[in-house]
Amino acid sequence: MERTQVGIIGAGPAGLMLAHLLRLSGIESIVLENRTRDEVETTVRAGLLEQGTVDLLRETGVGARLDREAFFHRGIYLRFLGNTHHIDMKALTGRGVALYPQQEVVKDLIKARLDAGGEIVFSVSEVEVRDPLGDRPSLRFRQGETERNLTCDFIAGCDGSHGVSRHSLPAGTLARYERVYPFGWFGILAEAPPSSDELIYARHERGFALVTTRSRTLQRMYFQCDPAENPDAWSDDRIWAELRARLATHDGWAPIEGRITQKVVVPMRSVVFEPMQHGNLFLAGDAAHVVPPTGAKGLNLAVADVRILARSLERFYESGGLSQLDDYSQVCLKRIWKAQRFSWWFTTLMHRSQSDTPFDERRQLAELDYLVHSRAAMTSLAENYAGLPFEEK
Ligand code: FAS
Ligand code: PHB
Repeated sequence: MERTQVGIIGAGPAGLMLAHLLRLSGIESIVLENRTRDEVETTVRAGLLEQGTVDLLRETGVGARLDREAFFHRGIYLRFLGNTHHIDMKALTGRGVALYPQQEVVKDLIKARLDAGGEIVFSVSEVEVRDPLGDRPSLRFRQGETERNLTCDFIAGCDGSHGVSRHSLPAGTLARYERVYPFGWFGILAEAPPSSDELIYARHERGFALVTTRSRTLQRMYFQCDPAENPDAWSDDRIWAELRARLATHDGWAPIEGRITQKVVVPMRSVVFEPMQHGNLFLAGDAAHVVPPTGAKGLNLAVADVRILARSLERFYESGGLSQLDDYSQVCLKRIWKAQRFSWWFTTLMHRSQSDTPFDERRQLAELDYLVHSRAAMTSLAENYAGLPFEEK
């Protein structure tokens, strides 16, 4: 029977950041991932990092490539009724954001772990969480033809919204809070130079649109669509026509077009599972909560969760004190619900619903007008968007 201190399921941002922080505190762990390294390192997901996430990557020695390659933005543009308004978050809060693709964060963390001799077991299958409520929880899994059993002090379920860790718990153990939105996002990658120096969030009567980026030659854009939309039914011309329409301004702004290399439709929902601890099993990241991407909180919340979990485990191994571990769930949920509130608010402010009445449309535009003319309202948006400071415990 193999042994480690912390068994981690999932090599996404949550699992890899946790393994990294634990190693820095001298705590052993093994990461199990059911996909190949190449699959993990090429999955296109988030792109926006809060100030706190950037600071943590730098402080823990995995920020060098980010500092060389990321775009650092002061703020965002809000666009509606053909006009564009800049929200200077740096001026309002002293905090900005960085555009650095999630898969690059994952690559940096995998390299740091393997360079340090840490273990990541890729391409595992049949992962099973055993006895999470007991003193000797374990992970049974298959690596190729070999069955392995790993006894742990603790198990971290960092296996995303469709992983096994949450499903290993008896029915009724978790409270589920959910909001499903009647729209999705149509996301594209396009080979082109950036269309804007900072992100553009557009509210348009045809629906929401977002201009973001991945690099100097690869751009990411999204527009609101039916969640059941078939991306392959859209020609490049039709996509660009839709983006031009929704992003149009009175002074003739248009996105720089290029060859579209990826089309994907992602559903939008807000979900929280409580509590996030069950005996010696701790859920973190998308395994415990999902946010609509409008507020760009997904990856950042995953990092915030494991920052708290790593601290609590460090305190446990230092002093044997369980109190920090027992507080893990409620400490994380304070931040998670604030991020859920902000993501819901920004999503409903910027998207059109078929159920919207003419009153709703006027109210939405009035809120946007208030937002871009009130320093207080802009500051509230900036604080939440750039990331609320980590609460020290
Ligand atoms: P992840 O899902 O990233 O990682 C979980 C890992 O566990 C995966 O590598 C998976 O293969 C592995 N795993 C699953 N089951 C397993 C098992 N049984 N055994 C072993 N391993 C297992 N956020 C944004 O801010 N902006 C975006 O544009 C954006 N786009 C997104 C698009 C999509 C399609 C999705 C699903 C999410 C998107 N997100 C976006 C949110 C995203 O960034 C997540 O919040 C982030 O990946 C969460 O990180 P983790 O919790 O580590 O989960
Ligand atoms: C992205 O770059 O993928 C991105 C950025 C900001 C968002 C959502 C997605 O709000």
